[in-house]
Amino acid sequence: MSRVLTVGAAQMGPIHLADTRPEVVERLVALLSSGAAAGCDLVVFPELTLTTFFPRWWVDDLSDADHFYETEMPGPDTRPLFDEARRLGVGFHLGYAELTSDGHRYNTAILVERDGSIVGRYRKVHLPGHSEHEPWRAFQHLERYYFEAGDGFAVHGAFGGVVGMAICNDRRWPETYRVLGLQGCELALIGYNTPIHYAPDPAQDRLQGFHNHLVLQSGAYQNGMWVVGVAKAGEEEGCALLGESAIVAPSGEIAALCTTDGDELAVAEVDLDLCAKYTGTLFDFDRYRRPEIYGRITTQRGPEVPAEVRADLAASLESGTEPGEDGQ
Ligand code: CDT
Repeated sequence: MSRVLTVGAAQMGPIHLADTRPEVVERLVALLSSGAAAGCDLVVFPELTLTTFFPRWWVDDLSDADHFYETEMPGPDTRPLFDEARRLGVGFHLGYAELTSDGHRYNTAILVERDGSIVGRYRKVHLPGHSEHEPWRAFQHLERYYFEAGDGFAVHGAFGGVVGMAICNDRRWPETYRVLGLQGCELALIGYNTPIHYAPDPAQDRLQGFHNHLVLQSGAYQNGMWVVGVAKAGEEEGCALLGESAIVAPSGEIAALCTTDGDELAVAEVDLDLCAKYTGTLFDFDRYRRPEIYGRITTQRGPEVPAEVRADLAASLESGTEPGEDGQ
């Protein structure tokens, strides 16, 4: 079986409150068809693809937001996408808000094979933003109110390779890629909704594009995997969302890039065998990693400056000398 896939990063333009599910699914089907015409095996859609990015608004009662969530997948509105995938023989990755039958809410993504079957489901692990209403912000980022966190990163044998998923903020954390990489992941699929404006530190606004590619490219290179980062982009209900969806090679190079803020497909030939060029040499984990040195990564959450360093520092600040100097 060929290990060269054709993959489409199916960036979406904004989805507004007034847009219905059938209208959105029609746009997805159009992108899927473009993918089929371009020879794609797999088309990757963004995070929370089916709705506007609703965590930007507060509701007093969570159940007032139920209409943003899917209670079944496929459901009546999304079935046309599955049917078209099977008809065209093109698989897809789709992010959406999930409400389970026992009342749990997740920011979820699924991987669907070319026969329309769901081969994997992932629930977002790193939930950014806040859980209380913070009216001082220009808009809210209430993912910690609307969703529970998922419990892990898994990989799936699909499309002739080892495929993993992550969602948006996950891409900023090196642990995401490494936990996938340690399971042999060759292709990581990551949808995102990234507001350009970052209320806690607006100085970062101008860097959103740089930081996006920085993390996608370093994650790919340091773990010898392909990474597909796909945005919901553009001016959505008055909130500017970053575009710049990209398919990144295990070399860290960008193989395909979206250049608009709308519905757009960027396509690349993804040779899964390229991964071994990196995971078999410079990033031969089994040969070079030192897990016995990395204990803090799993035993600690925040930084802990060692007590002796803190004491040293306090003493030096008091005496006006540099830490480590003997005071003479
Ligand atoms: N959707 C998502 O995870 N967005 C975040 C915004 C962080 S600011 C609260 C991101 O990391 O892009």
